[in-house]
Amino acid sequence: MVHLSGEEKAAVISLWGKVNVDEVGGETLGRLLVVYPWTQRFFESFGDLSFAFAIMGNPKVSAHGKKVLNSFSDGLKHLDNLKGTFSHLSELHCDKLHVDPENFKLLGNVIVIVLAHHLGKDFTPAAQAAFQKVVAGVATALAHKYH
Ligand code: HEG
Repeated sequence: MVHLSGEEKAAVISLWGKVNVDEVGGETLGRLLVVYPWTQRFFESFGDLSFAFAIMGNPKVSAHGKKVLNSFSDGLKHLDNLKGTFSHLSELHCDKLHVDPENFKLLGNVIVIVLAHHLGKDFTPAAQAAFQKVVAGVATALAHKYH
């Protein structure tokens, strides 16, 4: 559960509507893999991740990033129930994918950075603070079913 004011919710929804989720998805996952290279261990089947240019141009990275950020996007429709919304995915990442939940926080940080690049001056400090809460809430929700 994230506590956002009505104004913060409106800012999050309106700014999210200005970005191309498919495009931002590939960019976000790519940047995660470049900036935090140890996250590459989950994507060994994705082919060439040997240097930044290869990662950013890797079609499997783009496709998976698109999937991840579209799922994140669905979460934005359920800001009052993130734990319920992501409970199945939390189980999957824990039991089947064995993804350390610390990575959800790293990805959240990268989402904020990519939004700053895409939105420029529209990404006001208040909007950024609202998004920080959202990405933290999503990371907590995705970690909720870990045991
Ligand atoms: Mg995860 C699969 C969502 C962060 C590693 N992730 C998936 C899938 C979704 C998803 C929807 C497909 C599930 C399915 O096939 O049924 N992931 C998702 C969200 C977030 C996230 C919403 C955070 C906002 N994932 C994340 C992070 C890592 C990761 C940080 C690792 C650093 N995800 C991961 C892997 C798979 C998925 C390894 C399986 C990829 C595959 O298909 O081989």
